[in-house]
Amino acid sequence: MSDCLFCKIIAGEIPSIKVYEDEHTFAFMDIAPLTKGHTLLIPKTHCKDLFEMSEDVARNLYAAAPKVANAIKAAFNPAGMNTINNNGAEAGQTVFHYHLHLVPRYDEKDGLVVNWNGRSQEFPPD
Ligand code: D5M
Repeated sequence: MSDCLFCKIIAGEIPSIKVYEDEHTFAFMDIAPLTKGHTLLIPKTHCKDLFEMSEDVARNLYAAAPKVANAIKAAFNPAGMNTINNNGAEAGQTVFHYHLHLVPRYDEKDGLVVNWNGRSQEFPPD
């Protein structure tokens, strides 16, 4: 899609820090990371959200997800990981090309509570 930010990232028209690429999928570092290593996994075929995603696109995307998750784990050594996907502006989606957030988690004091909409919230100070 010509005016889609993430399609432009896939095409190399907008720079990104690429983490993974195969025939069907692309992964890159989130520009506003919730934690160290926060990565976005996207299908190369444009679809706005989960409601528009075909079974083939879903199959290919989720086939890549464990590879990308394990690459992040090897690089950053997190204790865990949240996967988050927002569908629709009301659900917190701001870029309308499907993306799966892979958010590494370090410990209970990594400063982040991931809410249902995927946005962060600082723990209150001690
Ligand atoms: O998440 C959209 C995510 O996309 C948000 O975490 C920022 C990220 N983003 C936006 N622009 C860029 C670029 N240019 N590079 C990398 N990451 C980017 P949502 O779930 O739609 O709120």
